[in-house]
Order: sequence, then C-alpha cells, then structure tokens
Amino acid sequence: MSQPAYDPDNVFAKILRGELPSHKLYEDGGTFALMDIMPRGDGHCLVIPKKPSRNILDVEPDDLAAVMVTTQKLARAVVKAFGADGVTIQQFNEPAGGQVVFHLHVHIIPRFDGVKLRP
Ligand code: DGP
Repeated sequence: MSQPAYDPDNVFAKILRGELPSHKLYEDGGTFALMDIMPRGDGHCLVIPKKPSRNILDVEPDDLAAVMVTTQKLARAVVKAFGADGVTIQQFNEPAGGQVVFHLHVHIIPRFDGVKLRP
C-alpha cells in the first residue's frame, strides 16, 4: 500500500492547535498526553506526537521514540494514580488496523484484576 497523506484537519491536530478542547495530562517539547474521550476503562489516556504523523508507518524514528518515552512516563503515573494492577498499551494503524483518528496516538489503559475493558 502507499501511505496516505497526513490530514491536518484530524481532531488531534485541532487539539494541538488549540482549536478543540481536551483534558491535558502532560506536555513536553515533542509530545502531548490527554484523556481519551471514549474511555475503555478508568484512566484511559492517549499520547501523541506534536509533529504531524499519520501513524507508525510514516512517523520519524526520533518522534516515535519521544512518544514511547512519554508513554512510559504516563503509564507509570496512571498505574500509580488509579492503583491499577497492570496496564494495556495499544496502537492502531490505518482503517484495516483499527485506526479511526489519523494522527499517531498510543492508548494507555490501566487494568484491574478481573475487570474487562469496555467495548
Ligand atoms: P483509534 O484511532 O482506533 O485509536 O481511536 C481513536 C481514539 O481517539 C478513540 O479511543 C477515541 C479517541 N478520540 C476520538 N476523538 C477524540 C477527541 O476529540 N478527543 C479525545 N480526547 N479523544 C478522542
């Protein structure tokens, strides 16, 4: 497949430009973290790069590395804050891979023993 172009009108690009509101958790020079608007569990949040990348197929390695460093920081923080027993990290690419919003993002979902994720 050829990689589709980045669409600057996706919702995360609008949030980064301040055109849409978000519940911000963290920000640094290259990354931004926010609560997911449709949480599959308590504390479900997202990490995104500030630079435009559609998904893992087009992101620059340095930007991906920055996203993963922030993902680890946030995963540790939400596990502690929610008293979770574990954490699920998810990331979707292209419609066939389950992606709905076309700005790279990593899901962080705190997990609790015996509790299933909401659909
Ligand atoms: P996916 O591309 O499959 O990883 O799904 C997109 C995720 O983004 C989904 O969990 C819901 C979340 N989401 C969609 N629109 C918004 C929004 O406007 N704000 C926030 N915070 N999250 C959103």
